[in-house]
Amino acid sequence: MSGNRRRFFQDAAFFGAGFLGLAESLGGNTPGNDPQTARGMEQGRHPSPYGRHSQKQVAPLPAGPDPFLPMVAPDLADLPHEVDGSVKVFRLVAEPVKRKIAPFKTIDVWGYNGSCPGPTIQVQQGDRVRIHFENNLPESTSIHWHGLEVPIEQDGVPWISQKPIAPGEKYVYEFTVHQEGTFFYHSHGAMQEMMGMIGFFVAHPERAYKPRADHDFGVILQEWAVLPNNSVPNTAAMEYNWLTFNGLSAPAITPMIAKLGSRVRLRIINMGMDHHPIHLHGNQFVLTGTEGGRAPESTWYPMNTVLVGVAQARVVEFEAKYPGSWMVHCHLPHHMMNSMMDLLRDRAVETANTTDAKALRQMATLAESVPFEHVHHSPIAENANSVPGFPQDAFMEMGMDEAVAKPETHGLPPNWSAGMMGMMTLVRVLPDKEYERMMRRIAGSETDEKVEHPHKS
Ligand SMILES: [Cu+2]
Repeated sequence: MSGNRRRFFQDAAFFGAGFLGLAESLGGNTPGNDPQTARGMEQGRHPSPYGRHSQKQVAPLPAGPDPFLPMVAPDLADLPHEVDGSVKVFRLVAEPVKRKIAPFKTIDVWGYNGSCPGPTIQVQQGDRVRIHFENNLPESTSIHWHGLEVPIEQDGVPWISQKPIAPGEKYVYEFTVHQEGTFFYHSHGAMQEMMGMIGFFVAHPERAYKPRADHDFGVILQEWAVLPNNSVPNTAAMEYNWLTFNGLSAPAITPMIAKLGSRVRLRIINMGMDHHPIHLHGNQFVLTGTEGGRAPESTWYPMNTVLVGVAQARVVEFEAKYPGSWMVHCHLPHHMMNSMMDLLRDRAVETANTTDAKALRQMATLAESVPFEHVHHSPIAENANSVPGFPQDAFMEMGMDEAVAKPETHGLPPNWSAGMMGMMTLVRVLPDKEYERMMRRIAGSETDEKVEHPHKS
């Protein structure tokens, strides 16, 4: 640095300090100038070039962080933590996982703590976090904290910021989360990513977002290339036959339950090879955040389909004004399907087999080895076979309501599961009483019998 430039910076520092002194003598002891507070000390070290003006902007130190509403990622658990002094301590183990993505399909993937995707980490802006990591994979790995501003030695990139963590080895990550928003943790190996090594890392804001949400849901988008009769995804594939939300394909995905009149937040993150346009039926939402954190309200505009690109997070919010079971799904046609080839397994595929009897017989044969309960189809025209293009969806209807039944699916119309495949789930908006009853059902304190015959119990 030249002498002149150094002198310029020294002068600037001097003038900055002068402005601070002036502000103090004019404005008295503003909270920001109190040398006893962290904020005051911080400002003493870095005098603002805007002098007095910025001093007026300084708010009193907040008493403490606002309580936050935890995010719920259906079909995924939260990662519990212990507290060591002022540090939140998590334990993550990378390991092979078997994930039943559909009632008739279990795949061999990699994940964390027995889960793929990994369990959800939830912290609050300002938290110091320590992650004790253990590698139980047969090859080296590391964890990258996607979107988080951490020191370089915590960035989790093999050879660049750390040595790869060898099989059987442990490693400790530790950093302070100064951001708020929807982040993720994942392996920094491309093929390990495609084996499923990702999880949510949610940093709730120190001061609650406005308006507050009543429900906060999270969905991880993933795609898998698994050949029929196979269980291991082809991580070098460019095309995918299984598409999942939080590691499950519809209709196995657990619906989200919201109370009528509530404000619903939905966070979506994408770790795959494709971008997914996620569409919500019957409602408009606004995009309130990205992988970079909360977006200013002035940028919000109504929409109902949000494109979630690879490595992106998108956060949308809507007022649940209308009762009903509203679909949330990727709108890429191929992503609204499950792999029919998996159903066929090693059976021969008959083509253009379009008479009712023959088609139903073929579907029944397929259904014998999978838990389909309803094998029928919606009506077809008498002259269907003479129409170019027939059939398309005519013989796709195979329901498995019972195989995927859980409290959250209670009350859906019969054969509801026949219309749900791939990246597809429901936001069920329930009026007060139905909502309370559903919450009791989920908690296990209300059974079918009690609901249907309350006077007999
Ligand atoms: Cu998609």
